[in-house]
Amino acid sequence: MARAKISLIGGGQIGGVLAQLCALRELGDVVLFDIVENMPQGKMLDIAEVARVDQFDVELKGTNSYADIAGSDVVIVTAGLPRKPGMSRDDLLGVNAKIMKQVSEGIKEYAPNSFVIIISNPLDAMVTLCQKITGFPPERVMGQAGVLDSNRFCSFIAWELGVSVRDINAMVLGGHGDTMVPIVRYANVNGIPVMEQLIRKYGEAKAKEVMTAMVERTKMAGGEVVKLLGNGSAFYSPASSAIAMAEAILRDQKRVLPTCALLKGEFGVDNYYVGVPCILGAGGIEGIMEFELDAEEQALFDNSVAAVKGLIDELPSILPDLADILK
Ligand code: TXD
Repeated sequence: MARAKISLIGGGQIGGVLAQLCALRELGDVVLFDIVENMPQGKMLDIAEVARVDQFDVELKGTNSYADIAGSDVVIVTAGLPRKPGMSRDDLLGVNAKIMKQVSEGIKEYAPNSFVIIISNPLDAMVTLCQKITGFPPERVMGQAGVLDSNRFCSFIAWELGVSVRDINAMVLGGHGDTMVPIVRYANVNGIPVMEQLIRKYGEAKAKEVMTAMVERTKMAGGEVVKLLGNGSAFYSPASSAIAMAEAILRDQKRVLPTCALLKGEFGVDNYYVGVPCILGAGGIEGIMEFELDAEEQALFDNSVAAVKGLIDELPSILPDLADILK
């Protein structure tokens, strides 16, 4: 059977880690595209030259030509600028929207049958733009944010309780911005409610404080890393998170992963991309796992969707030539 083909658009910090993870997991042959000359070729040569040590048999190619992404099964996009300390993700809209336009046109022309996973920020707006420009069915165009945001929330809970993060389940919904919504009510340790554990440990009042601090840290976790790095944003964690999504699709795993997906009435949202639990398999987004939010959660979710809408409304003025399809 032919190997799968994965193309990575953007060969920067995240792109390089994505390429290495694809190779280590033998997900398929990998093409790394960037507009910077020679750099993607250099990165792929570097990774390929350790194949014997790491024991993988896949082809790795760096390129500056979109023609090389032809026949891709999955395309993962990281092209665009990352944040600098003090910037919000939304500050990247103007410059990254223009990059996303070029990238989407390249994907539409050369990889028309691919599944597309966007990582570039501001995430929800970039996914929307890519779907509109490619015209691909929404189940084939999605964004990675929730896997990482949820993993961050799980990590903070695990560190607080002193248990393995593997036994924590907790999710973050909504847009990938400061308004994202960590869902406290369903956070659990192998089915045991996290809140109950915190109350046993600290009593009611302090437990609430501890949980609020974890929720706030989750919402600001990207910025925490940006500040520490001083130059650029998180790259190991978004790469691993997107690989989990690509693997779910390529290996038809039917995993339930928080994914930026186009909602058609689910969670009370019509025609906007935001993060919700999705079933990912060979058909891409094979289903959205809707569940009842309580009034407070719904209000926070609606607030997050409103923030995404605000960004989408700005797109026509950034890309006036696309005003028709962006309506
Ligand atoms: O969870 C998430 N979704 C994210 C997203 C978590 C962290 C960072 N996230 C965002 O990913 C971040 O805000 C950026 O928008 C992207 C990429 O982050 P990365 O850290 O990889 O940025 P780099 O190292 O600057 O790499 C971007 C590359 C760089 O090599 C540029 O030359 C290239 O993008 N680039 C382009 N590639 C193709 N086509 C065009 N037009 C282009 N312009 C720049």
